[in-house]
Amino acid sequence: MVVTFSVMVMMFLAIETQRMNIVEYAVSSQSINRLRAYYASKAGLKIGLLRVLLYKQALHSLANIDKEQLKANKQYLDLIWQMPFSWPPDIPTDLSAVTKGEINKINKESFMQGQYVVTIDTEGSKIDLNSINHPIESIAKATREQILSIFNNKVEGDEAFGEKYRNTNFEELVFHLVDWVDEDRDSLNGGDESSYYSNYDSDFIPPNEPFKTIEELRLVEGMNEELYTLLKQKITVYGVSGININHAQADILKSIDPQITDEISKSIIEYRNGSETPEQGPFKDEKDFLDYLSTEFSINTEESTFNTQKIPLFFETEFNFRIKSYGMYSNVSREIEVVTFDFENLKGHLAEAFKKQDASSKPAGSGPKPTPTTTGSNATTKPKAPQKDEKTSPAPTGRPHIVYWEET
Ligand SMILES: [Ca+2]
Repeated sequence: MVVTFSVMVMMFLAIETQRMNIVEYAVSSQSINRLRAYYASKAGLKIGLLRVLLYKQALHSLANIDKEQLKANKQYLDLIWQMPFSWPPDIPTDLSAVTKGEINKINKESFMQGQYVVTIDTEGSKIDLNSINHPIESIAKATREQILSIFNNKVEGDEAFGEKYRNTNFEELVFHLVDWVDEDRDSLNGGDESSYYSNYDSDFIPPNEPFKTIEELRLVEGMNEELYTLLKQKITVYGVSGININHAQADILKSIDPQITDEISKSIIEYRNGSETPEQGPFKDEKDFLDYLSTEFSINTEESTFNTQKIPLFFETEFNFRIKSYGMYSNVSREIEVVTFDFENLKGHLAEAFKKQDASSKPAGSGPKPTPTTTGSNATTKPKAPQKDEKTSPAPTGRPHIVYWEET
């Protein structure tokens, strides 16, 4: 009896210890898996950053050689960042056995146990939220109109959404966004700005500073989850104060001018991404874009009717990127998302936009007043100066500036 009892006790102890071991093993292997997934996504991110850097270097060296060639080859250069990349690489079935073997060998030698997928997007193709209070008035106005048109297009295009929000005054919401950013404390909707935030601490007023993150939008008066979800895909706080025609989404293209319909915006995207005919491909400049609109769709592109909000249209290369890297190991996945920002490039763009505003705000009569010698010397030195700058500007090196980093 005693022997049987002791054996039973020992059996019980053995089973309990084993169970505890299994639980602990599962917990620790799960955290190892998480770590592996994290480092896989970090590896992907580093590849993404490297691609952004390579892209900038390629642009820089081509721009110094030949501007025309740069434009002609832009779509190939864009592939440096555009192509989604994953590890281990997807092997196409029609590859030769030798190439397949070679890829498998590299894969084995990489010591990489996890997998990752990296995608890179441009931020310039989105609406720059903080431009709603831009010092250049036309940009501020255009941005407000753009955000308003996102809501209005949704009301018209989506029946369920339209039903719910038909009577909502979205202009009021846009004014609340402006109040959030502008310096004064008087609301554009009337009254004191803080009176709309009475649910918060008694002395809460909107920060009166630019939005630092997209998430901040949720706090704005009148905003709800549905509207926030609608907006957040289309706006950015890391923008370029304008629209890049060669990368912008359909809704954003539509917000440039009411003459651009759903179909036209689709055709624009097909045309700029296409390569069936030699003319297709990215638009070279504003003239190229306007010519396309007027010949294909007989849109009136005169300055007085088209893009009356005077939204700056960009056709150049992209310089701000959002890199998303998903790392996977076993059943665990981790994600890192970063935004890179090119301050140097943006500075140049803003300087140009301010110059344009100055030029348009000057009365026409004040132009010819300076003596011909000074204007003459200006005219000869001005075009030279930027060229010199570009020639001497050093090639971009090092990790791109990261202004946003999120791990999930
Ligand atoms: Ca304010």
